[in-house]
Amino acid sequence: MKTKLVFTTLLAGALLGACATQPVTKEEPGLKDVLGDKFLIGTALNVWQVAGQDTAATAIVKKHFNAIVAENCMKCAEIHPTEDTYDFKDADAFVKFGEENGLTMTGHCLIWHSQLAPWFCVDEKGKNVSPEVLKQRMKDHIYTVVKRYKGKLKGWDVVNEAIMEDGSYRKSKFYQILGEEFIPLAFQYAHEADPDVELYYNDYNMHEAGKRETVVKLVKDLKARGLRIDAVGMQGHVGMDYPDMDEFEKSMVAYGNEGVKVMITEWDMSALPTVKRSANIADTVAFRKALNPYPDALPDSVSQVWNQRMGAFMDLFLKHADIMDRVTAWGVTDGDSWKNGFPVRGRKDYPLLFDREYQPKPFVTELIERLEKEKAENAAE
Ligand code: 9MR
Repeated sequence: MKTKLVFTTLLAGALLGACATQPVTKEEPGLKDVLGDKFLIGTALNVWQVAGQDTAATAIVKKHFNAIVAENCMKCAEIHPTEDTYDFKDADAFVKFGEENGLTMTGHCLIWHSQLAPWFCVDEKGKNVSPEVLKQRMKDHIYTVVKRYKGKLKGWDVVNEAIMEDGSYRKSKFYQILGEEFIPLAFQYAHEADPDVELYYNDYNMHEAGKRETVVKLVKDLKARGLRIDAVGMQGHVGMDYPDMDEFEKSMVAYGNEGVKVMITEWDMSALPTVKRSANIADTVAFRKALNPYPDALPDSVSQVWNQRMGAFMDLFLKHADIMDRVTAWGVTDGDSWKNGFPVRGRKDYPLLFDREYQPKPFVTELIERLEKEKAENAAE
């Protein structure tokens, strides 16, 4: 009996030893493994994730993504809070995280009317500064920030959200002071600061015909002036009932036709009904429930529609892989998303590729399986 036990133990040991050099289970591929030869697949990161305080999110980033963008810490109000102060702490940590993990990084964003440091466009009395002063401030800001990360980032969102859905220019302070000229100026300064870095125009609702037309015109104009523009970023904050997929595709093709790459830069899809303020607000309880219909979990029926539509968007990106350079989700898991606070504070949304338990959504798992299979079939041919 004793001899038999010793023999069994030895045999098991020998088998284990053999297994140690030949892993028996193959690790499941991540998104970047199946999409890497088509386009970059990225995510926005918040400061807690960069600081390593959310290790489960970090694990997802390492396994699934090959590109990152800073959700907030490179914006003007964060990085340049007063005229004489820059605060690079969080942005430096973001870049260090990207370098340590071999991730392609995008800077977001240089010139944007929102999250703009309050001093930027006004004097001490709160009056708009002159065009010359604003040009100098833009130049100082862009030069300082872009030069600091020279050689580390692949590209910058140079101007964010400057065009309205009807194709007119947003009447931001930049526009009020400098007119349309503020856009070419921003691209010029960014290129002067780092001639090797890619430069992007980034905006939401890019499927709208009016906006499409003006953005196409903008790209033509920048090119005609000999300025650099590498890609147009379509943010891709979509919903269950918008945008029309054909209009979205029309815009992708229209931008691609201008000889620039197309990127989906802030992808997410709210699973909640679009808010209509005209609802019967006399019934407050019912109204609140309508605004936040799934406080516990997303019902299966809704989840199915959501997954089907996200899958359809991904298929559209794959169809145009020749012009797509990157697809980036605006956050890692549902719990991180800005959508939980917008347009209604405190409601629970389900817009991202991973759920609150850090699990991939069904369309993500299906996509990985499908593309893995296609790869294997192609390799066998
Ligand atoms: O996700 C960002 C959120 O944490 C910030 O509070 C918000 C402030 O405006 O900005 C969010 O990110 C925006 C991005 O920078 C530009 N496009 C729209 C995004 C969602 O508002």
